[in-house]
Amino acid sequence: MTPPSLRKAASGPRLVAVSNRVVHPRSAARGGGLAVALLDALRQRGGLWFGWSGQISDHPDTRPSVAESGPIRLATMDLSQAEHDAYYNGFANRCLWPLFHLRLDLTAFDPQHYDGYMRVNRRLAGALWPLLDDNDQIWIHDYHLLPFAEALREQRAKQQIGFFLHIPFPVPEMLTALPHYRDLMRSLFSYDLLGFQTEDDVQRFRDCAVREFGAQLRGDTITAFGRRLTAKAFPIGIDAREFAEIATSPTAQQEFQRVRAHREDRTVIVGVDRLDYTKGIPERFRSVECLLDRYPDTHGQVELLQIAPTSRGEVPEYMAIRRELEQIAGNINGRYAQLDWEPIRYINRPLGRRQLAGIYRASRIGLVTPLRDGMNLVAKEYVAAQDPADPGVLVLSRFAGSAKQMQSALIVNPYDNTAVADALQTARYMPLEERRNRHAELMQGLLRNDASAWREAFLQELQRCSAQREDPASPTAQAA
Ligand code: ADQ
Repeated sequence: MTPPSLRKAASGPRLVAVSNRVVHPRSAARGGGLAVALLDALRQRGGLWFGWSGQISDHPDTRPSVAESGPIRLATMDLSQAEHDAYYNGFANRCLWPLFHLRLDLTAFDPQHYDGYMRVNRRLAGALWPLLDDNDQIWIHDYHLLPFAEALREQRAKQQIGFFLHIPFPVPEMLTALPHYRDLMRSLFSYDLLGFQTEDDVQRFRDCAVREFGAQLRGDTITAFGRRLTAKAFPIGIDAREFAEIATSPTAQQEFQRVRAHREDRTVIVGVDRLDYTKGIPERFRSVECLLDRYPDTHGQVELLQIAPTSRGEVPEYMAIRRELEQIAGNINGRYAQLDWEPIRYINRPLGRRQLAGIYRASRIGLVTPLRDGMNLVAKEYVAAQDPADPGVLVLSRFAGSAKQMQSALIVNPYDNTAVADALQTARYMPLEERRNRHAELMQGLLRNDASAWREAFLQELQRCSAQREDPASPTAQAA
C-alpha cells in the first residue's frame, strides 16, 4: 500500500472537502448524490473531509473528532441544539432553501437564525483552520456554508478556496428580498472559484453582482468588493458506469422481480425524491389523475410508484407537504382504485441504492417533475439503470438543471397537468426503436459528463485561477 506522504505528493495538493454533513464511507449510499461524489474524489486523491457529524450535543467539543478511513481523514464537529435550530433548520432550510428555489411565500426571515448561521460558519471555520496545510486545495459545498471562506480568510487563510452551489442561484429580485443579501454576496467574493450547476445560474449570479454591486466582468472573472473571482458552470454528474452495474446486481434483480411480479402487463411509473416541496410531488399526483381522466385505457393498467422518504422532518413546511401528499393520494386512489389495483402507491421510506436501481430498471417510465432543482440526480440514475435493449422513458421537468443536458428525455412543464399526462401516454406507447435511440443519446451524455469529469473540471479550474491570482503579472491577479 502507498504510504500517505507519497500518495499526497503523487496527486498534487491535498484536497480538503467541507460540507454540512460528513457521511461515513460505510453509509455513503444513504448520503445521496453529494456524499457519493465527494467520497469518490477523496478515495482517488486522499484528503480531508470536514463538517457536521450529524450529532447534537449539550456541550459540543471545540475541536473536531478525527477518524481515518483508508486514504480519507474524516473530521467532524457536533452542534448544540440551539445551533442546529438556527443554522440548519432555521437560516439554511427555512430561508435560503425556499428563497433560492423561488418560494418567497415559504421563506422565513428571522435575524436570530441569521446570527446563528454566521456563528456556526465561524465556529466551524475556526475548528478547521488548525488542520490546514499551506498548499491545501479547499472545496466548500452548498448553501449551508456560503460565508465559510470569508470566515477562513478572517483567520488569514491564503489557500485556494472554491465553492460549489448544488441548488439554483435565484434571480436578483428574489435574492435582494433577503435582508442580509449584501453581506452574503460580499462573503462569496472570498472564494477564488464559484461553481454553479448551469449557465443560467452563473448568469443570474453575474446579473446580481453587476446590478447591485457594480461588478466588473471580464470573461469568466468578476470583480467586486475589491476582490476578483471566477464563476463558471460545472453540471454535476453521477458515476453512470457504476450505477449501470449496480442495476444488474443480485439485490437490484430481486427488486426488479418484485416490481414486475403481478404487474407484467402494467406500466409502472416511478418517482423517487426526498420529500420536499420543490420536487413537485403533489403536481405529479395531479398529473397522474389527469392521465386517468383523459385516457380510460390506463385504468387498471398504470401505477405510479412514488418513493419519498421524509427529509427535514422538524421543519413545519415539510410536515405540511407530507400531510398534503397523503391526502391527495388517498383521494385519487379512492376515486379510481379497483379490487386488485391502486393507481398510486406511495412509500415514505428511504431505500438502498441497489434496491432503487432495481426499481428504476423495472419501471417503464421515470417521472421527474421538480418545480425547481439545481440538477436532479434521480433523472440521471433512472437512465443509467435502464436495460439498453429495452429501456424505459424519462419524463423530465424543464425546471430541473439536468434538463439542459438531457434533451432526449420527454421534457415537460410540471405545472401543466394535461401536458404531463399527454407525455406519459406518449411514453407508454413509444416504439422500441425510439426508446433505444433516446436512451443511447442520454447514456452517452451521462458517461461523458460523469462524477469524475465534474470533479476534475472543478479542481483543475480552481488550481488555474489560484495560480493566476498568485502571479502578479497576470491580468486576473487579485485587485486587493
Ligand atoms: P437533492 O435535492 O437531494 O440534491 P437529487 O439530485 O435528486 O436531489 O439527489 C437525491 C439523491 O438522493 C439521489 O442520489 C437519490 O438516489 C437519493 N434518494 C432520493 N430518494 C431516495 C430514497 N427514497 N431512498 C434512497 N435514496 C434516495 C441536491 C440538489 C440537487 C442536486 C444535488 C447534487 O437539490 O438539485 O442535483 O444536490 O448536486
